[in-house]
Amino acid sequence: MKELLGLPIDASAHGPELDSLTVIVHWLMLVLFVGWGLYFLYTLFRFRQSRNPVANYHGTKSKISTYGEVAVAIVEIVLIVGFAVPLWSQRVDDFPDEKDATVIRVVAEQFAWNAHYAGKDGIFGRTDIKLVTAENPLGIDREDPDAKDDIFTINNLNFPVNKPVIIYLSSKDVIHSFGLPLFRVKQDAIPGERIPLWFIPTMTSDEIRESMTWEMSTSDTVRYQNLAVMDNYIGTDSTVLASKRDFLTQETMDLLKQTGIESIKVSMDVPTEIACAQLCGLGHFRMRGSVNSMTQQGFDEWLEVEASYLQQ
Ligand SMILES: [Cu+2]
Repeated sequence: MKELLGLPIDASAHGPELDSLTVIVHWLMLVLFVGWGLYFLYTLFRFRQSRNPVANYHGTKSKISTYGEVAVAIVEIVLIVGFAVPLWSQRVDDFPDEKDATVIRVVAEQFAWNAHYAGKDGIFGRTDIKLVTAENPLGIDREDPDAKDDIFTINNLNFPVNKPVIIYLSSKDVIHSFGLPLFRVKQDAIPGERIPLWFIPTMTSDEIRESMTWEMSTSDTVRYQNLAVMDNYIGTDSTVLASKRDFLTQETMDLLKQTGIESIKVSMDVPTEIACAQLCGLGHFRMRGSVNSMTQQGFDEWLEVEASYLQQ
């Protein structure tokens, strides 16, 4: 069933439980669809006009459909109380300690995702709506000592794997929805509200990219700009035709084909995205950002680089 649903790769710790709940719900729906469908056909046949020429005003005495409904209700209660509520409670009640987590403020706007990191001191500096400009989309008050080392990114979210990520989500304008499909996260961003959410990423973007890799025929047309070559391809005269992580272009494809290479390994260059899951305006389609899930070391290095920009 899971294969049938076409669920994307799971890169979060709570994902497998969520996926199995999705699978169970779909099994229930399949049984209901087939069961009630057959029952409907049966009643059409059983109560056909030739067998029942005169209307019966007392109805059927059989209790079968009642039993069926009670059974369905019991299964649904078990699903809600036994599976859905415990899962939900983990998400909203069992928040990890901020000390052990990567804490990020995410502020949605038409049509971008702004991410705010506390920097070295671990304290978010003051922000003020009056300070919001195109260069300072979060309105960070650099006069505030706590804000001096704060880092922000636009349409780019970075976090390390294997420890909790806590996100405080809000919106500047309309309702958006913060969706990280591979991390099984989706939460509405609502103006005037600061909504916390958390998850534990378990795969780095590199690992996800590797696991998504597929074979592509060099006779195919390159229709997407965000494909990456996933192997090194060397020509007969040992010139490099394409290196791993190069963007795949039509020129590269043609070159590879001419050299006699029939198929190549490709993957998504940015396999993980933030997607706005709420129709939030005309530019909704472009409200997406890249997600870099990294090793702790990679994340620390990234923070160093970002911090060095602040010095300038
Ligand atoms: Cu949006």
